[in-house]
Amino acid sequence: MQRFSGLTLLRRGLSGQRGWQPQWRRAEPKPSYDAIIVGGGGHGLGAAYYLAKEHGLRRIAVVEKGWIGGGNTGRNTTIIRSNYLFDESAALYDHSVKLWETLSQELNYNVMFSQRGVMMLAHTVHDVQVSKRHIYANRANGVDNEWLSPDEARRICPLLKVDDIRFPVMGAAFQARGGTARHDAVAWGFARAADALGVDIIENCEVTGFLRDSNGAVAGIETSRGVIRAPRIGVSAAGHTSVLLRMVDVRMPLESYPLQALVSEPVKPIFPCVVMSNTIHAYISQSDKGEMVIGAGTDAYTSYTQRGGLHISRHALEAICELFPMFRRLRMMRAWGGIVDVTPDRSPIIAKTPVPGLYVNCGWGTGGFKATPGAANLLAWTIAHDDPHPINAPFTIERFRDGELIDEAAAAAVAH
Ligand code: FAD
Ligand code: PYC
Repeated sequence: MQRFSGLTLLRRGLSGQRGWQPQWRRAEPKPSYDAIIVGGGGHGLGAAYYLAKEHGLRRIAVVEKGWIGGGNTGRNTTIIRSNYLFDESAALYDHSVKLWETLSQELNYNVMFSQRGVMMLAHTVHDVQVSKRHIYANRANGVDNEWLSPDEARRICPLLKVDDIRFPVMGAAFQARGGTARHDAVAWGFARAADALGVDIIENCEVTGFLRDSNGAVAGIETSRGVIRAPRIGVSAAGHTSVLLRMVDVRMPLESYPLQALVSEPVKPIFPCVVMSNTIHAYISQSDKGEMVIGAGTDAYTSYTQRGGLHISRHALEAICELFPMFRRLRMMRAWGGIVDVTPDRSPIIAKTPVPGLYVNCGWGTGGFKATPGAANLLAWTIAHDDPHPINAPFTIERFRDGELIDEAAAAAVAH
């Protein structure tokens, strides 16, 4: 790692970026690669990185229709946790949390992973029962999660109002290893590390079709920058996955919805953890810049617009102001939306597709940021072995045909 004195840093900062090195090359598409990843979000960039790093592939391209991290990776509220209900999910999400714990060192890039704890509030008897069921299941799987009384919740998060409100807080589940990370740093860190291993990152390149060979196997992609050939292609395109898979006549069990978030003006450090409430449809944390980061539930209607209904974000703000009355005085600065790809059981798909050589990582819905390194790592494995890793083996497309669902609607913790 290069180290600079304060004076050098100042001089470089005032130099109009002269002499600065780009973090990754602006690659031009080559006629062919050994593998192509469609989608330059954290998942796609990470998959390319792990393909190069752990599976020895060298001729790899990531093809992104916009700019790196401009999709949900750069639009999410960055909550990371692994407190899902079923054994399959505990293995999947905790694989990711473990990778987060060393990701900054792995990439030599500070992704600002902060294990400040995630608190999920219970407001009804049903919430309490569901939370405790999750806690017991998590502990049986070696995933940390504990029950907090309202007083204990307030001790961790003193601004939280627990009574004398429309939905009093009856307690909370708390995962201390959960937390947040810096979203764009994750994309940039993976991009820089993949580029250093020779991966071509091709931005402003939209995939418009797929090439097939005479046996029906995938043979390449058609893009806004020409045809690129490869025998192995991974699609990691979040809300646009079903659009892409329709190009090879595969109908995905996905619906795409807008999901919105907002940030306030920055304030001093006042909020020590993440607080989520599924029942009243809001969640909140404080960014390292000081902004309060607030998220809502999904819109009620499917859409590909990267914005959502005003009443949805307004509802989230009302909920936040009930739980934290002092935030009524905060000014909101920005609001935005992303398109999330939701499966019927709220669990993802990381799998082979019916088209030989074509693999898919999708269905993360409202909760895939936490899975970024894990999903990337498992997609790379699946592409390299033409077979899933034992951790992602249950997360097939066929489970929706065969009825082997992994129903994580309650653990998804975002209203949808
Ligand atoms: P993306 O970052 O969306 O990357 C997919 C890329 O594919 C995009 O860059 C897109 O441009 C590209 N693409 C699409 N079509 C094409 C094409 N035809 N050709 C080429 N490229 C294409 N998850 C959590 O775990 N915690 C949270 O707190 C959280 N909060 C969220 C809040 C909001 C408001 C939103 C919208 C999402 C949230 N999520 C959260 C979900 C999370 O953001 C996503 O699941 C995750 O970031 C998906 O990462 P990705 O790399 O798969 O997708
Ligand atoms: O999956 O934890 C989550 C989440 C929080 C906000 C949006 N998704």
